[in-house]
Amino acid sequence: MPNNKPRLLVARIFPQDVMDRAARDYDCIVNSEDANWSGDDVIARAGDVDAILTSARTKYPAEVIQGLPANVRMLATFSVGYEHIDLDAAKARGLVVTNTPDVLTEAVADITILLLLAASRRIGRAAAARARAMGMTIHYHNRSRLAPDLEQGAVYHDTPQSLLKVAQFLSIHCESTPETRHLINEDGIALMPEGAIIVNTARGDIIDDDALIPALESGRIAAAGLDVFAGEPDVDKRYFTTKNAFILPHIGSATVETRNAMGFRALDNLDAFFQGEEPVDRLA
Ligand code: 8YV
Repeated sequence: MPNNKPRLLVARIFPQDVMDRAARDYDCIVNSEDANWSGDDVIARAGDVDAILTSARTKYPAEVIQGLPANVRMLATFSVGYEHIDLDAAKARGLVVTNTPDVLTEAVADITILLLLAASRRIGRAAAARARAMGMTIHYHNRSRLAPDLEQGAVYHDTPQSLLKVAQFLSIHCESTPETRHLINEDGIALMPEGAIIVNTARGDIIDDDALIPALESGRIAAAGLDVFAGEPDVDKRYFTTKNAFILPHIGSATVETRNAMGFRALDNLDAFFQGEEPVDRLA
């Protein structure tokens, strides 16, 4: 790194190893109270920084991106998801944006299976549910079909509707976009087999809570395992009393190793940018 360290606004407290590396290589202004900063809070503190390391908790719609002082050249988010950042606005302003893909995939997959098993315990015998979970036939929908070596025998459905019709267990793994918002709504649930189970470790707003909660209450959907919620950190309080909803506080990536890897990946992207290279996870 050059002697004159770039100035970095660290908008949350990240794991200690990540904070230490950031402090070694950057001149950091840290949200030392780990407060939930709004976009305006970030703008108010960004007058003197070259880049921002943020979590997904702070939202960056167009007005926040446009409100960032001209000295801010890069925004690195400590998350794979980037629905909290208006990428078009970032591109228009020339703000480089990166995320942290890949490094949390295994941890989130573990939580997905945990939710699948936990939610399944409420149907039939737990042992039978576990056995079925482990011997599942995999069906999937994706915008494009995967190559055979990635598909590994899974059955491809070219529409979400076609997949929903056969999904005894549905696990959601897509991004939150205008197209996927409320993908699992009343019509979608109506297509699913009676007594299906839904697991969501992706983003809460892909499910329409006003459709899922009544379906859980009636037993039309036997159980749900949810790590993510629309409007986080606020959670639809009905989930707290819905007996067949097994809920977690968005801990999909919450292992020390994974969170370190996410932070290091965000710092790798920042380092690349300030060394005049292309950050590998560049989104805008
Ligand atoms: C993160 C996530 O823990 O990376 C993501 O997109 O949803 C989570 O795993 C969270 O966003 C922390 O910023």
